[in-house]
Amino acid sequence: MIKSSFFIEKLRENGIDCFAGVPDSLLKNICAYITDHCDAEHNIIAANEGAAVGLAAGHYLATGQPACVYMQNSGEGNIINPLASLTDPEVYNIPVLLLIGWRGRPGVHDEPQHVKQGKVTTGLLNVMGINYDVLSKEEDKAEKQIAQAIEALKRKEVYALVIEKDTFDNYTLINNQSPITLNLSREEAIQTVAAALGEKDCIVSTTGMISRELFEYRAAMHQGHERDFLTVGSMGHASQIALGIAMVKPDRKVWCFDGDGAAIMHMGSMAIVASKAPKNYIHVVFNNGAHDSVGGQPTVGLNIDLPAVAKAVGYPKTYSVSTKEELEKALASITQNLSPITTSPILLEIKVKKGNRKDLGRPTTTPVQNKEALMDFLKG
Ligand SMILES: Cc1ncc(C[n+]2csc(CCOP(=O)(O)OP(=O)(O)O)c2C)c(N)n1
Repeated sequence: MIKSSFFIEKLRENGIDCFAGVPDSLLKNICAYITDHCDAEHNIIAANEGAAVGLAAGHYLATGQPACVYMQNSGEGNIINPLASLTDPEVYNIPVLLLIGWRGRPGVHDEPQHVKQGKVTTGLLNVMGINYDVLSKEEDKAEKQIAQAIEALKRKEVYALVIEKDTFDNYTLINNQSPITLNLSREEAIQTVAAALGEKDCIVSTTGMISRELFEYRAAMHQGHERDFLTVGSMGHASQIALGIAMVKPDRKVWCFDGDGAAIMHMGSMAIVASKAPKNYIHVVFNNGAHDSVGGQPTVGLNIDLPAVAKAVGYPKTYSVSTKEELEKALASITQNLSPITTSPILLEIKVKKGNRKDLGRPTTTPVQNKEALMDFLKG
């Protein structure tokens, strides 16, 4: 395995000292190292991967030095547009070093949402005309590959280093403190909200542990999973899936269980929820100020006023709670408000602490089974 310090120092020696990206479980060690060893001007945890390419372009325009954009291969979709219309040689010709975690690599077992993306990871780079290498796990070989990447950047190319599982040595995040002390766990908050739902209500839950904790709650309660759409991939889009359902099923209450990282990733979608003014929509954001599911790297979630954002884009009612008592009170008020429905969409921010149960499982049903069960449920 390669030491994160070795990799980052090699980049720094070659003038690459600015990083931007969205963290990834497979890049957990290197992302944690960057978080601990780069100041806020030199590591920008971006809203989404496309935004990180924008930041890298801005850095290059101002310094003449390429930046490094790190991401999970799920983020390739988000970077295609800036790669095609910003950094491409036929447009502005801006060099960027991409560090791409290769989930779902063919031949390596992974979760269903990573299988297709894993198959097309290098093909997408080929189609975009981006040269790449799969980084070796041996430092002497990796050093040569980094040198090759640097040469490509000097030719003003975008160049990718694709990272397999277990490439970087173990590194644990030191700067792991939340800006505020919180006691409620995300799992308990999820259970509390799920328990307050009506029989016909449905939930669209976001990518990562939120969906896994919801799945386990249903199993523990001996309930089926048909009321929940688990958005295992497509990070940041749960609120729009929920909106799509809410708009054609006005007699159902639709709850979006979002994360702060996911809500921020495509924050503009909140304005669309508000503009459609569904009378049956509750947007719950479990805000731990972190990308907890992939290693706990910080988001700006706890530094911004999320209810004020929601209010500003047109949510008529918002709540912000951080204890179980406050949550139960808010839920009582919301469920009362919703029967009959008066003020909606509603934003419920629940500030929760980071961390998860170590034995947390994964959904045991397939995404297609999940979809079919939900569609049947929505017909009823
Ligand atoms: C487009 C995209 N980028 C990155 C990821 C990797 N990823 C999965 S979950 C997650 C963190 C989600 O954070 P948040 O929404 O705040 O929820 P939390 O894990 O903190 O509960 C990330 C970055 C992804 N699945 N898709």
